[in-house]
Amino acid sequence: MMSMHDSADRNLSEIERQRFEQEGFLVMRGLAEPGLLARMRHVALASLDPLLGPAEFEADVHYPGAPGSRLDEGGETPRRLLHAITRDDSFRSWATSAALGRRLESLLGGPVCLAQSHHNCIMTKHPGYSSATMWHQDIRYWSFDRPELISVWLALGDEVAANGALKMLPGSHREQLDRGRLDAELFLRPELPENQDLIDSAVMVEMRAGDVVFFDAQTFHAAGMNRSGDVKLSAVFTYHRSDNLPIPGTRSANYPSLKMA
Ligand SMILES: O=C(O)CCC(=O)C(=O)O
Repeated sequence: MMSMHDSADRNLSEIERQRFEQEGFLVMRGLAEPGLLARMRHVALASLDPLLGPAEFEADVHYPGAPGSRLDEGGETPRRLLHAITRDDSFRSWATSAALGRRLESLLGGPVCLAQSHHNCIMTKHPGYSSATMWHQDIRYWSFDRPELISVWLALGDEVAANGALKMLPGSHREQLDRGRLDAELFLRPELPENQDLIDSAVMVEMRAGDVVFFDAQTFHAAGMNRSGDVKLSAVFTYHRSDNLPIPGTRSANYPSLKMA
């Protein structure tokens, strides 16, 4: 039987690589050792009360279900704790680990770096005041030579429909959509008949603590509100090949990318 440690070190199989290429995402189970996972979860929880910034608030994003402003009830609910890798070495060592680097290298086809300027956060989805995130591609506000980036979403606790697990549209990273199928902020317009088949193809990514979903920055994804009684915590990082550079002067170039171990 495969132990948690074997799983955390395991390379990608060719079948997994092909599945990622076809579907635009790939779930791998048990990619964080229990001790490291417990440490990340502890640090995340200890950063919520009192809230340790920098953070993004639900009220900042105006997504469906979010409080209207920071002054409204629930307005101080954080959505993301920013700068995860500088919060504790557990995040940095996991996110820049050689084992993760090898998997990303086989998906991106060359040496990779962690982009500090994007994600690099702990998503905190709270009961009561969390928002739903509509269908979008992460690449929409990012600026690199090529759109070939991968985000890595590590579940720090269980992620299921009831607490707002991620949903993916398989194969959507290859779609060339007319601009009219997206709204002003580049979310898919759910009311358009031409978007129905795509949206109906959604799959939910349910995960246990320590599971990871790798997803292409062009894959459309979404998530619901947290209707459970507990906060959902996930650490999220983004990677690019070391020869795929952020465009100087853009937000993507705010901080230098980090080499893997
Ligand atoms: O609401 C969520 O958990 C999804 C967040 C997400 O996809 C994003 O911020 O890019």
